[in-house]
Amino acid sequence: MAQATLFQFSLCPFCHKVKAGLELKKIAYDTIEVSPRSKSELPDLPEDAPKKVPVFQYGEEVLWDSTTILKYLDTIPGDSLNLLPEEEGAKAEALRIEEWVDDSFTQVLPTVLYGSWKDAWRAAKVTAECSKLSRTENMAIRYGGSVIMKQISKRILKRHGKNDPQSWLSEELDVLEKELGDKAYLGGTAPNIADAAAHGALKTIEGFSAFTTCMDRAKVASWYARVDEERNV
Ligand SMILES: N[C@@H](CCC(=O)N[C@@H](CS)C(=O)NCC(=O)O)C(=O)O
Repeated sequence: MAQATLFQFSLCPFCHKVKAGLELKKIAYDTIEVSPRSKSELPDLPEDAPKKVPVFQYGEEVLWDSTTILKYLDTIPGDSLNLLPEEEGAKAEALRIEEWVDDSFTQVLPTVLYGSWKDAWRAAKVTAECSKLSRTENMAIRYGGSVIMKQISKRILKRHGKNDPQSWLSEELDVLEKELGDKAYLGGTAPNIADAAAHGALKTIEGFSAFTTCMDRAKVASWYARVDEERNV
Protein backbone atom coordinates (compact mmCIF):
# COMPACT_ATOMS: atom_id res chain seq x y z
CA MET A 1 0.00 0.00 0.00
CA ALA A 2 1.34 3.47 -0.91
CA GLN A 3 1.90 6.13 1.73
CA ALA A 4 -1.28 8.13 2.49
CA THR A 5 -0.90 11.72 3.75
CA LEU A 6 -3.62 14.20 4.69
CA PHE A 7 -2.72 17.90 4.57
CA GLN A 8 -5.08 19.55 7.04
CA PHE A 9 -6.07 22.26 9.50
CA SER A 10 -6.85 20.69 12.85
CA LEU A 11 -10.20 22.51 13.11
CA CYS A 12 -11.38 21.97 9.53
CA PRO A 13 -14.59 19.90 9.25
CA PHE A 14 -13.79 18.92 5.65
CA CYS A 15 -10.47 17.47 6.86
CA HIS A 16 -12.22 15.60 9.69
CA LYS A 17 -14.61 14.22 7.10
CA VAL A 18 -11.69 12.70 5.17
CA LYS A 19 -10.18 11.36 8.41
CA ALA A 20 -13.49 9.65 9.21
CA GLY A 21 -13.48 8.04 5.74
CA LEU A 22 -9.87 6.87 6.12
CA GLU A 23 -10.54 5.39 9.54
CA LEU A 24 -13.80 3.71 8.53
CA LYS A 25 -11.90 2.12 5.65
CA LYS A 26 -8.89 1.23 7.85
CA ILE A 27 -6.41 3.08 5.64
CA ALA A 28 -3.33 4.09 7.65
CA TYR A 29 -2.37 7.75 7.11
CA ASP A 30 -0.14 10.57 8.30
CA THR A 31 -1.27 14.15 8.79
CA ILE A 32 0.58 17.36 7.98
CA GLU A 33 -0.72 20.52 9.66
CA VAL A 34 -0.87 23.35 7.12
CA SER A 35 -0.16 26.98 8.11
CA PRO A 36 -3.39 28.90 7.47
CA ARG A 37 -1.58 31.91 5.95
CA SER A 38 1.25 30.60 3.78
CA LYS A 39 -0.06 27.07 3.20
CA SER A 40 3.56 26.37 2.33
CA GLU A 41 3.31 22.74 3.48
CA LEU A 42 0.89 21.82 0.65
CA PRO A 43 2.32 19.63 -2.12
CA ASP A 44 2.48 21.02 -5.68
CA LEU A 45 -1.05 21.54 -6.99
CA PRO A 46 -2.22 22.32 -10.53
CA GLU A 47 -2.91 26.02 -11.31
CA ASP A 48 -6.67 25.56 -11.26
CA ALA A 49 -6.76 23.77 -7.88
CA PRO A 50 -7.90 25.90 -4.92
CA LYS A 51 -5.26 26.39 -2.22
CA LYS A 52 -7.48 24.82 0.39
CA VAL A 53 -7.37 21.87 2.74
CA PRO A 54 -7.98 18.97 2.76
CA VAL A 55 -5.41 17.82 0.22
CA PHE A 56 -4.70 14.10 0.09
CA GLN A 57 -1.60 12.44 -1.27
CA TYR A 58 -1.55 8.74 -2.01
CA GLY A 59 1.79 7.70 -3.48
CA GLU A 60 2.24 10.01 -6.48
CA GLU A 61 -1.45 10.92 -6.66
CA VAL A 62 -2.53 14.31 -5.23
CA LEU A 63 -6.24 15.04 -4.73
CA TRP A 64 -8.23 17.93 -3.27
CA ASP A 65 -11.84 18.51 -2.24
CA SER A 66 -13.21 16.29 0.53
CA THR A 67 -15.94 14.69 -1.60
CA THR A 68 -13.50 13.83 -4.41
CA ILE A 69 -11.07 12.40 -1.85
CA LEU A 70 -13.73 10.26 -0.14
CA LYS A 71 -14.87 8.85 -3.50
CA TYR A 72 -11.24 8.08 -4.34
CA LEU A 73 -10.75 6.16 -1.06
CA ASP A 74 -13.00 3.39 -2.38
CA THR A 75 -10.36 2.69 -5.07
CA ILE A 76 -7.62 2.11 -2.45
CA PRO A 77 -7.22 -1.48 -1.29
CA GLY A 78 -8.37 -1.59 2.33
CA ASP A 79 -11.35 -2.65 4.37
CA SER A 80 -14.27 -4.02 2.38
CA LEU A 81 -16.51 -1.15 3.56
CA ASN A 82 -17.56 1.00 0.61
CA LEU A 83 -18.16 4.68 1.33
CA LEU A 84 -20.23 4.95 -1.85
CA PRO A 85 -22.97 2.35 -2.17
CA GLU A 86 -22.97 0.51 -5.50
CA GLU A 87 -26.74 0.53 -5.99
CA GLU A 88 -27.74 3.75 -7.82
CA GLY A 89 -30.65 4.72 -5.52
CA ALA A 90 -28.61 4.20 -2.36
CA LYS A 91 -25.66 6.08 -3.90
CA ALA A 92 -27.86 9.10 -4.74
CA GLU A 93 -29.30 9.07 -1.21
CA ALA A 94 -25.83 8.91 0.38
CA LEU A 95 -24.60 11.82 -1.77
CA ARG A 96 -27.75 13.84 -1.01
CA ILE A 97 -27.13 13.58 2.75
CA GLU A 98 -23.41 14.24 2.29
CA GLU A 99 -24.26 17.42 0.37
CA TRP A 100 -26.59 18.53 3.18
CA VAL A 101 -23.73 18.01 5.66
CA ASP A 102 -21.36 20.15 3.53
CA ASP A 103 -23.85 22.89 2.69
CA SER A 104 -25.84 23.18 5.93
CA PHE A 105 -24.69 21.12 8.88
CA THR A 106 -21.02 22.05 8.53
CA GLN A 107 -21.89 25.72 7.97
CA VAL A 108 -23.49 26.16 11.40
CA LEU A 109 -20.45 24.83 13.26
CA PRO A 110 -18.11 27.85 13.08
CA THR A 111 -20.96 30.01 14.37
CA VAL A 112 -21.46 27.89 17.48
CA LEU A 113 -17.75 27.21 17.89
CA TYR A 114 -16.74 30.83 17.75
CA GLY A 115 -20.08 32.33 18.79
CA SER A 116 -19.27 32.74 22.46
CA TRP A 117 -16.17 34.48 23.77
CA LYS A 118 -15.21 31.48 25.89
CA ASP A 119 -15.35 29.07 22.94
CA ALA A 120 -13.79 31.62 20.56
CA TRP A 121 -10.78 31.93 22.83
CA ARG A 122 -10.51 28.16 23.12
CA ALA A 123 -10.85 27.68 19.34
CA ALA A 124 -8.12 30.25 18.75
CA LYS A 125 -5.95 28.48 21.33
CA VAL A 126 -6.39 25.10 19.62
CA THR A 127 -5.51 26.64 16.25
CA ALA A 128 -2.45 28.32 17.74
CA GLU A 129 -1.27 25.18 19.46
CA CYS A 130 -1.75 22.95 16.45
CA SER A 131 -0.09 25.25 13.95
CA LYS A 132 3.54 25.33 15.14
CA LEU A 133 3.52 29.14 15.43
CA SER A 134 6.17 31.40 16.92
CA ARG A 135 5.49 32.90 20.38
CA THR A 136 4.45 36.25 18.86
CA GLU A 137 2.21 34.64 16.23
CA ASN A 138 0.73 32.46 18.94
CA MET A 139 -0.24 35.48 21.05
CA ALA A 140 -1.64 37.30 18.00
CA ILE A 141 -3.91 34.43 17.07
CA ARG A 142 -5.03 33.89 20.67
CA TYR A 143 -6.13 37.48 21.15
CA GLY A 144 -6.68 38.77 17.62
CA GLY A 145 -7.88 35.38 16.37
CA SER A 146 -10.90 35.25 18.63
CA VAL A 147 -12.03 38.68 17.40
CA ILE A 148 -11.64 37.62 13.78
CA MET A 149 -13.44 34.36 14.44
CA LYS A 150 -16.37 36.22 16.04
CA GLN A 151 -16.64 38.39 12.90
CA ILE A 152 -16.58 35.29 10.68
CA SER A 153 -19.42 33.82 12.73
CA LYS A 154 -21.57 36.93 12.19
CA ARG A 155 -20.89 36.89 8.44
CA ILE A 156 -21.89 33.21 8.09
CA LEU A 157 -25.14 33.78 10.01
CA LYS A 158 -26.03 36.70 7.74
CA ARG A 159 -25.22 34.73 4.56
CA HIS A 160 -27.59 31.96 5.63
CA GLY A 161 -30.31 34.37 6.80
CA LYS A 162 -29.98 33.21 10.42
CA ASN A 163 -29.85 35.26 13.61
CA ASP A 164 -29.14 32.83 16.37
CA PRO A 165 -26.42 30.14 16.18
CA GLN A 166 -28.04 27.92 18.84
CA SER A 167 -31.47 27.74 17.20
CA TRP A 168 -29.82 27.16 13.80
CA LEU A 169 -27.82 24.27 15.32
CA SER A 170 -31.03 22.89 16.78
CA GLU A 171 -32.72 22.98 13.32
CA GLU A 172 -29.77 21.11 11.79
CA LEU A 173 -29.83 18.49 14.57
CA ASP A 174 -33.54 17.97 13.85
CA VAL A 175 -32.58 17.18 10.24
CA LEU A 176 -29.84 14.78 11.34
CA GLU A 177 -32.29 12.93 13.61
CA LYS A 178 -34.85 12.76 10.81
CA GLU A 179 -32.24 11.40 8.36
CA LEU A 180 -31.21 8.77 10.92
CA GLY A 181 -34.81 7.68 11.52
CA ASP A 182 -34.63 4.19 13.01
CA LYS A 183 -31.40 3.31 11.22
CA ALA A 184 -28.13 2.51 13.00
CA TYR A 185 -26.22 4.67 10.50
CA LEU A 186 -27.13 7.27 7.89
CA GLY A 187 -26.04 4.54 5.48
CA GLY A 188 -28.48 2.03 7.02
CA THR A 189 -26.87 -1.04 8.58
CA ALA A 190 -23.32 0.13 7.80
CA PRO A 191 -21.71 3.59 7.68
CA ASN A 192 -21.18 5.27 4.31
CA ILE A 193 -19.97 8.63 2.92
CA ALA A 194 -22.85 10.46 4.68
CA ASP A 195 -21.79 9.06 8.07
CA ALA A 196 -18.16 10.00 7.38
CA ALA A 197 -19.22 13.58 6.55
CA ALA A 198 -21.56 14.08 9.51
CA HIS A 199 -19.32 12.31 12.03
CA GLY A 200 -16.28 14.20 10.79
CA ALA A 201 -18.12 17.51 11.12
CA LEU A 202 -19.06 16.76 14.73
CA LYS A 203 -15.55 15.47 15.53
CA THR A 204 -14.30 19.00 14.76
CA ILE A 205 -16.23 20.44 17.70
CA GLU A 206 -15.56 17.66 20.22
CA GLY A 207 -14.58 19.33 23.50
CA PHE A 208 -16.50 22.55 22.76
CA SER A 209 -19.73 23.39 24.56
CA ALA A 210 -21.71 23.03 21.30
CA PHE A 211 -20.67 19.36 21.17
CA THR A 212 -22.47 18.77 24.49
CA THR A 213 -25.60 20.35 22.97
CA CYS A 214 -25.38 17.84 20.10
CA MET A 215 -24.87 14.90 22.45
CA ASP A 216 -27.95 15.92 24.45
CA ARG A 217 -29.89 14.41 21.55
CA ALA A 218 -30.01 10.70 22.46
CA LYS A 219 -30.37 9.50 18.85
CA VAL A 220 -27.42 11.61 17.70
CA ALA A 221 -25.30 10.53 20.67
CA SER A 222 -25.85 6.79 20.14
CA TRP A 223 -25.18 7.09 16.38
CA TYR A 224 -22.03 9.14 17.10
CA ALA A 225 -20.76 6.48 19.53
CA ARG A 226 -21.46 3.70 16.99
CA VAL A 227 -19.48 5.48 14.25
CA ASP A 228 -16.68 6.20 16.74
CA GLU A 229 -16.51 2.49 17.47
CA GLU A 230 -16.42 1.63 13.74
CA ARG A 231 -13.58 4.14 13.28
CA ASN A 232 -11.59 2.66 16.14
CA VAL A 233 -11.89 -1.10 15.60
N1 LIG B 1 -15.26 22.09 -0.84
C1 LIG B 1 -14.00 21.96 -0.16
C2 LIG B 1 -13.94 23.00 0.94
C3 LIG B 1 -12.58 23.08 1.58
C4 LIG B 1 -12.43 24.33 2.44
O1 LIG B 1 -13.25 25.25 2.40
N2 LIG B 1 -11.34 24.36 3.22
C5 LIG B 1 -11.05 25.51 4.07
C6 LIG B 1 -10.78 25.05 5.49
S1 LIG B 1 -12.22 24.46 6.31
C7 LIG B 1 -9.77 26.18 3.60
O2 LIG B 1 -8.81 25.54 3.24
N3 LIG B 1 -9.75 27.50 3.62
C8 LIG B 1 -8.56 28.25 3.34
C9 LIG B 1 -8.76 29.30 2.31
O3 LIG B 1 -9.86 29.40 1.74
O4 LIG B 1 -7.78 30.04 2.09
C10 LIG B 1 -13.87 20.54 0.41
O5 LIG B 1 -14.90 19.88 0.59
O6 LIG B 1 -12.75 20.08 0.59
